[in-house]
Amino acid sequence: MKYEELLKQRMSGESYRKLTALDNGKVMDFIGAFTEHCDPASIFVCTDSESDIQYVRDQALKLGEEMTLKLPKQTIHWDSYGDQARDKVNTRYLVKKENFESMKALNSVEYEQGYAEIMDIAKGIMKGKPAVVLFFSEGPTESPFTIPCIQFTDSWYVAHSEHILYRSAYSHFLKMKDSEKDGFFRFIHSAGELDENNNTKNLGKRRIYMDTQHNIVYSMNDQYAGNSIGLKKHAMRLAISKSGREGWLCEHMFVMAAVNKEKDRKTYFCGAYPSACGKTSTAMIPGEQIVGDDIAYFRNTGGEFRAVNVENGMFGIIKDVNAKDDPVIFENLMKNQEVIFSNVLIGPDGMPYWLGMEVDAPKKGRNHFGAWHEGVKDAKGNEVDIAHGNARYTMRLDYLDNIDQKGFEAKNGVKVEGVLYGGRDSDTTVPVEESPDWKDGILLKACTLESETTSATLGAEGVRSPSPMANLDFVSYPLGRYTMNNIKFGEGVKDAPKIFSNNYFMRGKDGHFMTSKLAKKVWLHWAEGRIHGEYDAYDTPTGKIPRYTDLAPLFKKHLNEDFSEKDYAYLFTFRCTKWIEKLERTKAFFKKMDADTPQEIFGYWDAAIAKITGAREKYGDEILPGVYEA
Ligand code: SPV
Ligand code: MN
Repeated sequence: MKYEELLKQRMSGESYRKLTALDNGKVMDFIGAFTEHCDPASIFVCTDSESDIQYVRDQALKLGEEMTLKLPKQTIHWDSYGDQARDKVNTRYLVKKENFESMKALNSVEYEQGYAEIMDIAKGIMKGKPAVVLFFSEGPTESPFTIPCIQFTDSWYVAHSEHILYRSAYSHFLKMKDSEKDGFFRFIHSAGELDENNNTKNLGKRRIYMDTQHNIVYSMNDQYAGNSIGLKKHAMRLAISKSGREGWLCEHMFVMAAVNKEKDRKTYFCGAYPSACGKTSTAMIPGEQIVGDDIAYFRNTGGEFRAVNVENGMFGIIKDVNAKDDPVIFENLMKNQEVIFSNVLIGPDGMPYWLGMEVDAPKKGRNHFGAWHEGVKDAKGNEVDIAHGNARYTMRLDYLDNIDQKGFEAKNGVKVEGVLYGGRDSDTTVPVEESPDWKDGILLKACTLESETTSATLGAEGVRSPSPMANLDFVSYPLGRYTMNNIKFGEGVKDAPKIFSNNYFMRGKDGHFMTSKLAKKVWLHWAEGRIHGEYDAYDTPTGKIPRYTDLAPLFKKHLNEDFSEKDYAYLFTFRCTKWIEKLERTKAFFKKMDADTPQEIFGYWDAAIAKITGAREKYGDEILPGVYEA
């Protein structure tokens, strides 16, 4: 074997034995090639054993990438001040010349040029540092959904995070048949040279280059988990390409169960929402059960539409998590159990503090800026908040009491009956609407998703940004083809889930939100009832909406609120011009993103516009619920 001597030299006998026990030449080649190229001082091979996983935790502390908090099982980690979110500009696909034209809109770099650049940056980047090799699975291990992955990194924070967020899969690798031995995703990561705070120094050379053909991602000079962790958004992009080739789906979705106690039934939903549109809060609605909060795989299993949560934990936004709004998560963040806090403040009392925590916070401490005190300004003269707005917590999902443990562990996933696409606008999309069928749902609900930036002035109209399937940052092949694959997948199962749209952000004439934060529970339970054939609905030009007589009792039952008929009429009015404008924006966006989007898709939207135009002529621009006839 080409790298035998080199690997023996950099590894303990024990680590070398663990690696060779896999009897996998592809694994040896991957580890060997990057050991030679990145030049780490040593390499630890991590199996699924508790002692190996403990070693990873200990190293993160020993090397100063994490610190313990007052509750000793909790740790804190900081990323560089300029490495606090995903770097969209420097995250690119490596694309061969012949495919470059079709991938231009997706931030690509020409293959040879990009490969040379990233390999140049990676050369010797681990010099003097101890590195670690880890084995994980996307989805449950040893299941039809499993994608085995290897992470090679010099960040023990990354390694530690992945042990919380994913299922360890060394034993899965041990059991791989010869024919499966090349079928794993490869992630090579280095935090690069570190400064005195153990933060990446060369942020100007931060690059995340993805090769979806060879299932490898190179991530250099970064620490923020969204940039560094191979298993999360990098694997997601590889999986989207792979699923497109193979005929399944990888979606930016939660998986949850709506629980109907009266009827003694559990109904699984998946949901995609652009950021700040209610994804986590929907997955965590009190009284329901969570299976996953971020990424789902869908497969057709014997004609059934089945889903798994790809992950084992949550990398959640901590801003605004407090005892009142997010009691389940907040309680867990206050317990002495394994949680990594990132980019929050550690106070003089050794406790973590963040934005929107709603407690008396200290006036000084240490955070992502370094030594912090109230009023301190950064180099640009901006006042530094107590924590970053994108500060996070990393925590196992099974700490939550509302987990659906059986669904979470199911090797064959759960059968999905409803899919939710939730956007954010103040004046167009009704709170909940059902699609006539799967294809309508993809083209009218998923493709038209938008989020709206909110202005500080109440009622001012925000800017709408398109967010098809809430997945645009991760779609790794042309958008039109991805859309067609979504349609085909749902049409290929026996009974495709019903698709619903959500919008929790409709505002009244005075600019205020029209419903309380928990109204989403009512929309969900209306959808749950529809799936089981329980409510009648009114037609609209784009789908089916609830009747007042069904919603009012649901508001009473779930929230003990009186829902007025006046609010209902306002919320569920069909606004023709607004919808035509929305469809025109969608068309323009798809044209811009993928010139090869199939004509049939544009034809569908043109027909929808014609239908709405006809309705406007007949009923006027604003159509009250119950007036329109299909
Ligand atoms: C998201 O931004 O969609 C996340 C966090 O889930 S990150 O890991 O940064 O992608
Ligand atoms: Mn996400």
